[in-house]
Amino acid sequence: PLDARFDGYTNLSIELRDNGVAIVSLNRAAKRNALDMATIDELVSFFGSAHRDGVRAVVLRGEGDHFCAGLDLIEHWKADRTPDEFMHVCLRWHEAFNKMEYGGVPVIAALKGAVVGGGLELASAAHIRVMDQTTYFALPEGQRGIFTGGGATIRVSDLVGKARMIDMILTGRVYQGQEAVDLGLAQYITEGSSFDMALELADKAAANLPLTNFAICSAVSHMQNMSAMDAAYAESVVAGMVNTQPAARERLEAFANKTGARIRPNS
Ligand code: 1HE
Repeated sequence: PLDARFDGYTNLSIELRDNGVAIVSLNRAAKRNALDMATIDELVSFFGSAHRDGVRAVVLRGEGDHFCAGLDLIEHWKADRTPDEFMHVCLRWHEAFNKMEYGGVPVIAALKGAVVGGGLELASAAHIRVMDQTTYFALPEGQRGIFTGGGATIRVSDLVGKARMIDMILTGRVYQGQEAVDLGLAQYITEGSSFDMALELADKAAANLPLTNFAICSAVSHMQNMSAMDAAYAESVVAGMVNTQPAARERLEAFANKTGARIRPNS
């Protein structure tokens, strides 16, 4: 059921489940979920208030056969933007993607079909990426006569390394299948539906304490931007707060009482 809190969205459709998992769908299949300004504004709005709205984990998916075709090239072409205007477009993209990456709510991207250009920038701001057999990744900007503007220089480089990111944009190289997982573009590949697998992962994440997830899905990214000394300091401060939260005592007690689950190898 669509939640009244999320009325007013058109380019996204949002369903909030009882366990706090929100299913957020890019809703422009006819345009292969290309990111126009209205979609970016809706992403800023949703991720800007997700935590306050009771969202405990997000599955981000696309309607139709493709996750996302990147920047809406037609909107961009028609608008014939000035440098200053496009800089502000990019700043808005960064606002949306930073809210995702640093917002403290786990975001699991369910990928299929094209995950290209800005679509890959969007996916790379998620905390977990799940791909299916149809999924492929590319940075077509080079051949379109443009450049990345939604964080690929940072996040795609982080995933695959600088040299591979440069190759992707320079030559249009496409990655798919197990190779894409081996390179770090996705953490999971499934023979079945990436949505089903992403939902399972989101359900697991949503069962963690929200403050723990906040630390995982915010602090780790912030700490990557710090010196090792400052990161160790910040980690201590975060752990001081998270590891003493009253809600954790029950779980610690369950371990002490031997009722808490033991961690075993996969059978
Ligand atoms: C679009 C877009 C788009 C599709 N902007 N309208 N991104 C790209 O260079 C990818 C461009 N898209 C494609 O390569 C293909 O469309 C797909 C591989 C994603 C899908 O192919 P296909 O055969 O299923 O669909 P199609 O026939 O190409 O497109 C269907 C419709 O979606 C069509 O609209 P229609 O009104 O003519 O039906 C397309 O125009 C529309 N469409 N992709 C606008 N991207 C902050 S900087 C970020 C830089 C970038 O992201 S560069 C963009 C990279």
